[in-house]
Amino acid sequence: MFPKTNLYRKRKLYRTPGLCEQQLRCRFSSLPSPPPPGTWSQLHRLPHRDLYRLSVTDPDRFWGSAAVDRLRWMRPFHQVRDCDFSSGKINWFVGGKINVSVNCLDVHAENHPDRVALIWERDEPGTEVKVTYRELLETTCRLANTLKSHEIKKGDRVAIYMPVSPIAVAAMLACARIGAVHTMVFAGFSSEALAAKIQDAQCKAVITCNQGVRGGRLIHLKSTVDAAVRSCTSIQHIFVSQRTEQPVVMGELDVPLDEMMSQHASVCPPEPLDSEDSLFLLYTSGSTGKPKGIVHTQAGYLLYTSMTHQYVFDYRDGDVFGCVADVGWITGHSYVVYGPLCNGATTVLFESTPVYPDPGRYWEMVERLRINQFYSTPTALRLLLKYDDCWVKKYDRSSLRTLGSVGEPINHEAWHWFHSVVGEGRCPLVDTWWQTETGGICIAPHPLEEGAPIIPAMAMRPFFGIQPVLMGEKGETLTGDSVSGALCISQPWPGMARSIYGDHQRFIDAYFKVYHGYYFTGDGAHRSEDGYYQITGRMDDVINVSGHRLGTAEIEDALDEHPAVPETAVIGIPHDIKGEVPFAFVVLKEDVGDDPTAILQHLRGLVANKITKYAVPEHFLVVKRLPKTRSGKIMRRILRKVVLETTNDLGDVSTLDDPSVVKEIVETYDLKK
Ligand code: 6R9
Repeated sequence: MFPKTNLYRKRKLYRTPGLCEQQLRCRFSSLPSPPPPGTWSQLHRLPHRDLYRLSVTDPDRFWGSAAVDRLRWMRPFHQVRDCDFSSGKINWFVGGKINVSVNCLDVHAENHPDRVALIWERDEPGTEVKVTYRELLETTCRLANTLKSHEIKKGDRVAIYMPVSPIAVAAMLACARIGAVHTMVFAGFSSEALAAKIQDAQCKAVITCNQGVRGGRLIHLKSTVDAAVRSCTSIQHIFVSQRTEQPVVMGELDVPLDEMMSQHASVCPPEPLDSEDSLFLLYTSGSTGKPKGIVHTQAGYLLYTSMTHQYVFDYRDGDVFGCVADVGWITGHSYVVYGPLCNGATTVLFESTPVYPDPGRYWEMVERLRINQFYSTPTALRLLLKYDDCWVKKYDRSSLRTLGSVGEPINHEAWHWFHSVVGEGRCPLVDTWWQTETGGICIAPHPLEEGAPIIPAMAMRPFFGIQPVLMGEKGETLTGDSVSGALCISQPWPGMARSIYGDHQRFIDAYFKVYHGYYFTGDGAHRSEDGYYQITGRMDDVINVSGHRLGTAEIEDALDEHPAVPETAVIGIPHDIKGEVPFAFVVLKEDVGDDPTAILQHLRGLVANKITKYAVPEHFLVVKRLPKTRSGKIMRRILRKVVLETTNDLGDVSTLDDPSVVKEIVETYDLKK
């Protein structure tokens, strides 16, 4: 099915491009001898260090055998991979036909139909709803048949604007069943942000709910969709499910989803899809104002998310997996839905907030649902550790086996609190680094060598198949340990993004051109003296507010819409709980008077309406001018130094057009403080 490799080839292993012996040592302390050939069912018993080595020296054999044994195919693939980073060509499992929903549902509904697939932890504690694999398969098929009866077919894009719920998961899987491409939009995004995504993807339909419920409050989703769709000519149907009793006025495009589903059959034949057909688009922020529709495809994504789910979290058959992310983000896609369901897990859908109705919510839920793995974010942990530990300790957490963190660098205080207070010091805590573009976890302490330690607050080790490379300022590969540089990955892996929707050239330019032939992550990293990786943060104009990625340019675009605002510059500054918050420097037109209060209020509203509430700058500073290079580029680096009060160390300012602007801004800032 895929080319058989012989042992002779494996002798070349240390000469794999982008991987020197030293880098191999970064992962494991000594280089073992080559593993024997075999299928995945034999290979997976090898020690993790041998598996890693195999994954980077003979990716065809590693991923090929895993794909054959772990996934159900409708037609076998004939080539494991066909990739070339310099032209942005990434193909895995070429020639194979597969259906992701079959792997996430039918396989398990055949083997254990009554196993719980989803535990919907609804906003009110103690009102959880359990959905078995058989039920989820039936619901998905009814939804798929409803979509089909409205002429939605393979390749059509469908926006999903829904809170965390079984119907949202069924909507994703129903698209996957018929080959439609879903694009989830986080249900906190404004109507304008939703419209921009629908327009870019030219979606044919939206699936939504009448309302959402979160932290005891109602969110009016349907009216946001109505406002968005007014400017979206591509939309032919709006499918509306009822999360609450509140009736909605149904318009011309509206379809009552629950009612339609009950009229459709609970069986729907799965569409055989090419390994490289698109599975979903997910919009994320980059360093320009225009969000990017990251494209993920079928087989490689599914294999990668299911393997990382199993190995990083030490998932075992029958475990209850608790990832509290919203399904609207990549973490929700990969570790609430696709990875766990492909592994036949019971996965928790968390609809509420960490502090509703009180700061014990997570731990009360852990006790009640007997959760085995708990995956959260540094921002939630920083919020919770401010409360008394009794909120944690009064609940039984003995079911917990692995703890995980994602979304931004985790600080030591949060790491230690999570590890010792929540995990009682007995659960491994994995800091997992990855991105929307990487599809799944790329650097994490697990899987580890037997008995190897986890270093606090460090992502540490590349996952199978991941070859991290650090680049220096001149674009040179940094070898050796105790070095810091731009984090790149030298070889393709099955879960990585395939394109930016409608703009493949942008995909190539953003990820493969900066360091020619390498995938550039946009993050910086440090390789420690032991060869482990520590992520140091973004190197571009992307900021991370409560684990949500935002382009400063997006916020600037929204602010610049105000007629009295000729230009703005937004930077991220550190914040105790949220990690970072936006700080906006605003230039106003001369004739607007002395009191900018009303304008600033208007600016806050603009950002909330155009993007979302958490993008609203926490601080504003009205300035006369912005620091710019002679070619007109705003030097945000200098603005950051003003706020962090490190202007005595401005770095290279030789390109600054008018150096006096720095003093001017410092004075304005000092006056405001
Ligand atoms: C999964 C996700 C990706 C960016 C990424 C990086 C930051 C994520 C991190 C982390 C340090 C970690 N990031 N995990 N930084 N340590 N464990 O968050 O995807 O929303 O695309 O954000 O988040 O800066 O580049 P996404």
